[in-house]
Amino acid sequence: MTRSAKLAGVFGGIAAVAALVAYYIVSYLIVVPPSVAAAGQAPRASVTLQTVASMGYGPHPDWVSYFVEDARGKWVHSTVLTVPANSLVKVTVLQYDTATGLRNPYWGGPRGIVGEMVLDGKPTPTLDPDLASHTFAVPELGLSVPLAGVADDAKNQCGLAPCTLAEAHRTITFVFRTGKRGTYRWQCFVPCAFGTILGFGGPMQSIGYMDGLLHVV
Ligand SMILES: [Cu+2]
Repeated sequence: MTRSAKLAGVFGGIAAVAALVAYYIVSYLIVVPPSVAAAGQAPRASVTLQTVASMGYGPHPDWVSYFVEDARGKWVHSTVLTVPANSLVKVTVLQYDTATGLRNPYWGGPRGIVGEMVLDGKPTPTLDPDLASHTFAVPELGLSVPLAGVADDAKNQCGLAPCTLAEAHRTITFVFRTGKRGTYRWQCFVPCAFGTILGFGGPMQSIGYMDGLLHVV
């Protein structure tokens, strides 16, 4: 092979890798799930979410994820929420996943909510951190709520998102107060991403799965 052919091969290889890296970064930045508006309007609104142990379809069928219910009662694969400013927002989470447990037991207690967390109809001041499946946390608002998991041996567990009320689930409700307008990140802090490094990869670092945005408008 001539020297110029070798050089062309090297530069061609570099260009191909650079194109792949650029594609990865651009697609990572551009893919933002649709925003779903809370029901109601200021000063009171409500949001209904569900968590699923695995999507069951799409590009990441084994990823754990959140879903949001839209105004027509349809489940949307998104974690981008729009809520009114200076309002009380009631959140209902239908939790279909089993427990993974929190690394830091401090987060077993709900923080930053108005009133008490209610788990399956019972006011619940704190949760055994080992029983947490996910958290709904907005660090900038000081909000963190642990979400109890379904028992490992529960019958009729959900395997395909979105799950239905006929399948095994826990129901968690809580209220938080929004302040000024802005966009806040929210996320889960349970290392729930099975099969990734320390359980914090994949869905745990992806908006639309275990990370989200809260648009306060
Ligand atoms: Cu999680």
